[in-house]
This record gives sequence, C-alpha cells and structure tokens, in this order.
Amino acid sequence: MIDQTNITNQEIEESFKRDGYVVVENIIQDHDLEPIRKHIKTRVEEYAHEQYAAGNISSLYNRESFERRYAVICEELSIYPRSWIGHTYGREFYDLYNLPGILHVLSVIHGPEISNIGSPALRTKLPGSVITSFPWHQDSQYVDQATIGKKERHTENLLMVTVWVPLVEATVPNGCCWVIPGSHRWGLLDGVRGQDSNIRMEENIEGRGQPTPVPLKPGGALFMSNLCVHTSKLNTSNGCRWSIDFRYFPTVDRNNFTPEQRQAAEFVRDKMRRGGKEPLVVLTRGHKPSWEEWDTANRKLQSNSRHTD
Ligand SMILES: O=C(O)CCC(=O)C(=O)O
Repeated sequence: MIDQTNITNQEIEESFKRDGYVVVENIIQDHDLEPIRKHIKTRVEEYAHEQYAAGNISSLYNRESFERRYAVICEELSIYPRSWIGHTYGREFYDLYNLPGILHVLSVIHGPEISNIGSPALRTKLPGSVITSFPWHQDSQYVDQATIGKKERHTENLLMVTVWVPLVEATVPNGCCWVIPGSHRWGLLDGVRGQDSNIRMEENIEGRGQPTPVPLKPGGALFMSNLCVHTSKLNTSNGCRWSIDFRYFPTVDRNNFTPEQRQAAEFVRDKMRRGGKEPLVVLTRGHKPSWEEWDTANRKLQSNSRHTD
C-alpha cells in the first residue's frame, strides 16, 4: 500500500506494471468526497419518504448513520438491489473524475491523453447481499460483453484503468475488493455474463494466483488495469459498504493507436454514447472540456437519441 504523501512516481509506475494495480492512500481530501456522499444521502432520504408514504416501511429511519440507513430500509423491504437507485450524473461526478490526486496517478500509469468513460458505478453493497458479491472477473469482460450469454472480446489490448474509491472504510468483513497480483499478464480470460448480469470465470481462478484483500480507508484509491482479476466478497457487517468506481480509457482522436487499439477505443466510446454518455477528456495536451461544455455535449447526445428513438 502506498501513501501519496511519500511515494515517488517511479514506485507508482512499477507497482502498477508489476501487479496490474496500485493502491494509493491519502490521495483525496475528505471534503472532496462529501458532494458524492451528499448526493447519496439526498436520494436515500427521498427513497425513505417514498417507501414510508406507500406504507412499505414503518419508519423514516432518519436517525440512522450513513452506513446504516439504507441497509435498514432495504432490510425492512426484504430487498437486495444490485444497482444504485439514483442517477450518477452531475457536477459532483465531473469534479470526482477530475480530482488532482487521481489525475496525478493516472498521468503516471497511463499517459497524457485519456478520458473518463462518462458513467461510474456507485456501489450499494448491503449486508448479506449475494448479488453484489461480485465473482472474480476482469473489467474488460464487463465492458466487452453487453449481451447475456454472448462472449465478445474487444478491449484486451487497450489499457483502461478502473479507479475504486471507498466512501466509508472498506474492510474484509464489509466486503472490500480482492485482487490477484500479476493476473493482468494472463490476457483476457474466458468468462460469461449470467442472467443476474454478473460475469463468472470458467476456471478456478483462486488456484492460479494469490488472492489479496485491499482494505482501504476513505481518502485512498485502488487503481486497476482492465485485465486485473478481482472480486469483492460478502458483506458480513451490518452497514452498507458505500463506494464508487469509475473508468478511464485512451481518448480516441488523440493517441497513436494500432488499428486494433483504435477499434477497441472506438468500441468503448460508441458503447458509452449509445447509452447517452459522452466520454470526458480529463488529461490532454489539447483542450480540456469545462463542466458546462461536457454537460452541453451530454444534453445534445441525449436529445439526438430521443429524436432517433
Ligand atoms: O465494489 C465492488 O464490490 C466490486 C467492484 C468491482 O468489481 C469493479 O469495480 O469492477
């Protein structure tokens, strides 16, 4: 584990190349995570009111902590949602993708011209939730396989980086991430997306490397290659393990690609655009979009897709 206050760029680069991931602590100031926590609290508050008004829950649970409130509501509803109940777009997300500590590490491990894919995963990992105990996978498997049961391979030779950020302390009991160091050198492995939307590997991956937990305090971030094999196990605590992860890839028009890499980068960009999300250039020697410019591009994309529906 690396503390950015006393880490050299060389150590970051070497760890990422050797292990396929690097953990950097103390890279984000706590107040920089508050807008995302506030976004979650606001939606959970609304949700509590909706469910209470519908007579589905007996209390608003407004004295519960950030970790407990959503967990208690879902417990009473007897549900384990796989996905976040709110949206994941807005100024707070633009700011998150552009946090200076994160961009610094990305500039070291990735290089000068990269974009955020435009859509994060806000994780609501609830106590006892099996559906959010993601089986061992590589992120390329999720990016490449859109259709359940259909194996597709697009991004094996395109370096993408997942940044995983805890919003509460991530521990082994509450289901922190686990990685297999060096697994990014195994290529894109066979795995398939099941009916529950989760990808499952076709081999016993734990027998092939050294599963390693990555407990992490808020302020730290885990940077993983798209080929790093990782998982997160059951949350056996009584609180929700809130976290957010987001992905970066080489900007399509600003890199010297091989034809195969260009195709892969275009695949990622086009997939995001079809879903109404414009990738956001975060590191560049050229023009970097402001929030207003990115927002306008997203609105245009969404209005075009409404007109072609
Ligand atoms: O946050 C988790 O529990 C799993 C995250 C993950 O697998 C990913 O970011 O690809």
